[in-house]
Amino acid sequence: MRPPIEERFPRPAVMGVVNVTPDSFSDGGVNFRPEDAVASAHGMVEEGAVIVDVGGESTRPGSAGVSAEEELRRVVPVLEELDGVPVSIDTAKAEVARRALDLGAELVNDVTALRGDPELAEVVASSGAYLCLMHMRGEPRTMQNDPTYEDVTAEVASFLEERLRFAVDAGIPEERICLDPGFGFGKTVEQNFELLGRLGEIVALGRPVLVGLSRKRSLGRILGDPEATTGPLSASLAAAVEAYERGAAIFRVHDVREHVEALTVAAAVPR
Ligand code: 9MG
Repeated sequence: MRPPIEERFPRPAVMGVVNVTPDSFSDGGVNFRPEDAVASAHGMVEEGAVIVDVGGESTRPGSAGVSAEEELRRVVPVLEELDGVPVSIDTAKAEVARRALDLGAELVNDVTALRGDPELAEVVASSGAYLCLMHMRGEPRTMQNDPTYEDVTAEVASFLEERLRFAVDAGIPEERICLDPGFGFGKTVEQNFELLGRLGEIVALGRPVLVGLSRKRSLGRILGDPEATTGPLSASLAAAVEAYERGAAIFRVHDVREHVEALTVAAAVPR
């Protein structure tokens, strides 16, 4: 039996990103060889990550999906070598999640919030794994095509509330679930910053909140490059601390040591 997710990952908890893909958001290719991915994962744990998020399918804007076979071909050799490293599997596919959980993963990070594969909820429910439900408007291939909202924060909150109810009804205990507003997933720069400013409204849903702001393109764009496809470390740290201030619990990041240091300082400030 696993403890509640907030006990397993007390805030601030840092999750290291290990993309086993040729073309992800900002580290495209560096961990595509299994031995590089394994070395990165170990390095991240040494630097203070409490878990590493291993993914074999890019979710950057414009990317097309890959088959379950290809995803498995990418992640299984990595997972097989990560004995002793706490692992989250970044997938929306039941088949991939099942294999990863068999190989020791403890969390399923599903950017589709259980909308991508009708069998995933049962795989998570029966395994006892933790689950991250993320908001995304559309799908990665098309999600940045003029996303519009009346009120982005209210709509993301109501979506996450509905997906949380769905997951609980499917047999996944609420205490094992965290929520993620999905920065950069079908949101403009302005919408991402509005959402960050009002992150407290997502935290108020009562579940630990995971955020992925690290190197996101909105950070590069707010700094003045309208074509930026990534954001710098300095901006990633500022955004992470802002999210922490508003109650975020888990931080999905590429640069583990720097985030651990920044968040340790933020957490030491009495409030
Ligand atoms: C896979 N992936 C890429 N960005 C992400 C984010 O912001 N959150 C989560 N949960 N997963 C992400």
